[in-house]
Amino acid sequence: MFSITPTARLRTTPFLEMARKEGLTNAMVYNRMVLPTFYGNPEEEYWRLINGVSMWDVSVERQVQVTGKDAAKLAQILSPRDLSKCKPGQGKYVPLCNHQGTVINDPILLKHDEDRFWFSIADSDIWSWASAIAAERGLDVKIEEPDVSPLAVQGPKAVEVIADIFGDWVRDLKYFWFKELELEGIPVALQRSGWSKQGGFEIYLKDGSQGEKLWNIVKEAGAPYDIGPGSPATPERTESGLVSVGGDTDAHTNPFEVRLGQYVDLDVPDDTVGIQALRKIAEEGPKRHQLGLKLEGDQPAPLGLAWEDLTSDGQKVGDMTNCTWSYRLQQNIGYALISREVQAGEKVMVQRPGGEVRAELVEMPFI
Ligand code: THG
Repeated sequence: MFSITPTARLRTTPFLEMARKEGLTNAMVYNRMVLPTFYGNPEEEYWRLINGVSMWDVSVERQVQVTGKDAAKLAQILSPRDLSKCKPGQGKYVPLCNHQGTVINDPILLKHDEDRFWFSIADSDIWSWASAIAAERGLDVKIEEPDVSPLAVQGPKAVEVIADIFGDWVRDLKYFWFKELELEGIPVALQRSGWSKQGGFEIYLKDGSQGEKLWNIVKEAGAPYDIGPGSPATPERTESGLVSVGGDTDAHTNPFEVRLGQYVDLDVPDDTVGIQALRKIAEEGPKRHQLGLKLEGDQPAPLGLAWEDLTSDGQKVGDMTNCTWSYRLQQNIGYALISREVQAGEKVMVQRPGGEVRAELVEMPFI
């Protein structure tokens, strides 16, 4: 048993008491908040996501809300993805880059209206970043972090649970589109989204005092489908090829190197942060690329705290940025951020703390 002392530096979540009652055993810190992770049986929690339905307290995905006359302008200045066709009620995955073209975050952008956007952020401070850029550019916007906490419902049966709660219309909701609603008096936004490739939704709770009530509604609606608690699952996201910005990227990683180039539009306006650098990188060609790694050996051996060197003929050619046991492939798999001279099909050595291990480079996703 552990307990967390809430302070302004390490915020708890509206669902944390409920997570604790479910038997929470592990948690992480993300965006200066508690991210509940495991509930005593990571493998069972993984299979529930693959075969059934799982509910995750992902309040750590904070919203940076931009409102005001210049909100749409600021959103495009921050995003090297063309937003000109984005409609109210639509979300888009938008990697954010700094002036050097380095990826600094990869939010889902939710467009409520021309003058109101949410950046649903990964783990870095985008409130300060957006505020500074807005001020330097003299824009008429207000930037806040509203009381919003997402609860993810993920897995092949998630749609049944969400349809039972909200109605059959949710079956037609397109990926990343969302609707603001009231659910038994609880203000929420419902979006088809979530950090897995098993399908699902996120319910953004807009009143932190009603976390217990929302948790119980989802838990009860999910009971016939054997719902249980879980969290963003490293084995699943790795098998599925999802990128973890800040995990698989470092201070020098651009979007083209980690398969995020498809979310960059080089013809966005010239005042978009980082676009000059991105155009230059695209023209010269990125130096590294991201490939999958299949490691030899049949014992789970996840990555520790640091990236591990990849070598070929004794020379460093890249880094292994992630490594996890794949329950479906029954082997250790990971991501390589590696010189473009090295291709899928080739073999490299991973310099692991316990000695070097052979690995094959493969295209992603693994599954
Ligand atoms: N939910 C919400 N906010 C988030 C995350 C989330 N903020 C940041 C964090 N996750 C990381 N960002 C994401 C979110 C979604 C996806 C990837 C990273 C994703 N990608 C699909 C893919 O790569 O196949 C589809 C992308 C596309 O083609 O548009 O789903 O989980 N609220």
